[in-house]
Amino acid sequence: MATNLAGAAGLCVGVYSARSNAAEPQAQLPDEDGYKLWLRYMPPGNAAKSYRRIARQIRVDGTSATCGIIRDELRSATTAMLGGAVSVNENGLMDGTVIVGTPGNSPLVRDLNWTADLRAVGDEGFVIRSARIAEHPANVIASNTEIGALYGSFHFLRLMQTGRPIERIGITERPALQLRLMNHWDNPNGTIERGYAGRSLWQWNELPGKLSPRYAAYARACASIGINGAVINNVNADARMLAPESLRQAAALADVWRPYGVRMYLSANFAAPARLGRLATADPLDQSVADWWKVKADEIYGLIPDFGGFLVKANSEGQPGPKTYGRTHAEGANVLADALAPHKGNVLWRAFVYDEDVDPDRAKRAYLEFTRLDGQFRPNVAVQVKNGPVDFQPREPFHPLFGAMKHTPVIAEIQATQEYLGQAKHLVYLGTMWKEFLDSDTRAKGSGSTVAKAMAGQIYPSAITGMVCVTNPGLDTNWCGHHFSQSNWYAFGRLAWNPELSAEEIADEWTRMTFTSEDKTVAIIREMMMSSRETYVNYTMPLGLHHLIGGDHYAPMPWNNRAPRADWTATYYHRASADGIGFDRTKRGDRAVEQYFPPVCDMFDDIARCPEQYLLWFHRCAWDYRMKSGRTLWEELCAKYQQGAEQAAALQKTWQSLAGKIDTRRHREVAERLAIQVADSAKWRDQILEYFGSFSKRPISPSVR
Ligand code: GCW
Repeated sequence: MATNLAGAAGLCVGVYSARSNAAEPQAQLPDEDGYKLWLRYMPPGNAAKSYRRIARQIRVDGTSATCGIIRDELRSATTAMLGGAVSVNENGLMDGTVIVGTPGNSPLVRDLNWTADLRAVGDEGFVIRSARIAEHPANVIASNTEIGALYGSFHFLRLMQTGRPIERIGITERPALQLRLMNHWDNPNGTIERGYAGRSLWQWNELPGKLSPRYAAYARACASIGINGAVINNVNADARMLAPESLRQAAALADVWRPYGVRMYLSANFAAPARLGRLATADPLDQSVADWWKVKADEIYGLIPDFGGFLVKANSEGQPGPKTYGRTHAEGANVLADALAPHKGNVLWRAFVYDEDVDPDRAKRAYLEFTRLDGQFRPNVAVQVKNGPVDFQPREPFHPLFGAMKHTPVIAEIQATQEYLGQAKHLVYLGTMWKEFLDSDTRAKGSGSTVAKAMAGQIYPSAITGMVCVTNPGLDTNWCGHHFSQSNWYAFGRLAWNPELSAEEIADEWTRMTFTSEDKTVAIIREMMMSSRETYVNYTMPLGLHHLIGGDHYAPMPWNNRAPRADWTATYYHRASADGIGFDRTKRGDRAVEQYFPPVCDMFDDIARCPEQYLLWFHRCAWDYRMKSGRTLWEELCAKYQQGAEQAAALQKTWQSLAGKIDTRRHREVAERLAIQVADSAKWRDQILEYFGSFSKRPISPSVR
């Protein structure tokens, strides 16, 4: 009965140049506040005509809450985009029906007999294919699960939102990673650590009785990009988050999220058995402690049957942990893992540890602590590793733990909240930064052993795969503070689903959905986004410099030499003196390069081959060191800072040129922040060059204005 109009199941549709064209001209664009994120469902320009023929009716089999969500989303989205009501019909078929279902809930899908294709996409993937059903041309969105069908529906709508063809399609998608999680650093008092978009979304004073509509809106946004879980509280965890009252509140949130496929996770305070349970100790090898975690896990699963697990920051920045009791990180993680195992929960154990007694160089410590524990963790433990070895700097080389753990799952932690990247004031699209990281070749098993492959268990088999994002939404109307910061939430979801996507592709689709479908404007915004991270690096920390900041991690503070710990200062990292600048991590220095596999180690170690973007991360150089450009290091620094400030000014000018192409409100709000960014970039340039000039004793190049 079914004919596959698209041919091969794996055929993927569309590169963005192939889409069907520009929007119909619009006069005065109505103001928008950004609340709708990328789910605005604006009329898709010229493509609308063919879409009207192909999406005339919606048929979603199944009666669950998830099916209701799919039905509502498809109906309201197509109606909004196509400018006329699209009907929903659970029984009928006509030409141009969009059918959504699983073999379990839909006889139509079952009859298609796509068994092999569906087997290949797993639990969360989907097949979208044009087919003829009972002689009617239709598009079928099929999955093994209703959550997969929800993801497929959002994918289908994204094709329409971005003006791609939906005729004769054959798409097969399966997420590359199992865990695609938001990490919120939200505190019980409503503040957010490193949050720049208002207070916490979670209204603890109202939960569990009153449910803000934003909880479902949040889960919907997550589901639209394939995010399947969220840790709701700060890794600097208050033990009371595990108290019965808090768990009931978390359970209420989890109930709202369940139909969207967003699972609840909690950050656990390692000392909770003592702080909350009033035990004499939290020693992981103490039986009463193990029992306490077991009882706690049972209690949690009684309230939240699909609870995902615990995230733990242990023995880091003052947090309690197993080392407090003379135990290892593995022993600590395992006691929680044993409690969660009967319920199929996971422990995500952070590798963001940097005890001073491990090594004088902060960048080396996590690798040293964790590689020696490889193989000692329970199967339901994953080690969660930040993208770089220090701390979310504007540019870091990849963390050497990727590819280094043969027996322990390693999942990646990236940060959307722009703690060190201009917070919600600077326009910085992080898709490019994350791609640089994901595409880094660890050389763990020959060339092509990228970080993305390591994470996906393609270098060493891994029972748990994933990527998590320290994320940015808060109570601000536009969720993320800066309209462009929404793109980082979006890019995280898309990359966690498919790390092979390009940063450019993601920027393009986000822009079309968020701002406009007009090709010329899209191209301009896309270019702004694509260069924005390098611009930020240029005016803040070029050539491998890092941590030139102070307490709030926002403003330049290279002179910062006083903090409770040396590795919280700036001088510890840049080491500027009359002789030169930079941290010698080579084989002749503190040998941090040796934590990388030989070809990478040799490349970073050899000053001639070390990419200049990492130069001062790995090498200490004289001020007159000759760069590839022919300039001295000092001249190059001057040139980079000047270039960054000029690029920021150009960004502002480009945005000004888009007045009238974007609604006035959002245009103005972005423009206001760009003005701050331009002023800040000049301040960074001037203060850093003045400060380093006091060591180099060389004049600031005349090109610097
Ligand atoms: O980047 C640093 C932040 C801390 C944060 C810590 C971490 C939650 O400055 O605010 O604490 O990292 O990742 O644990």
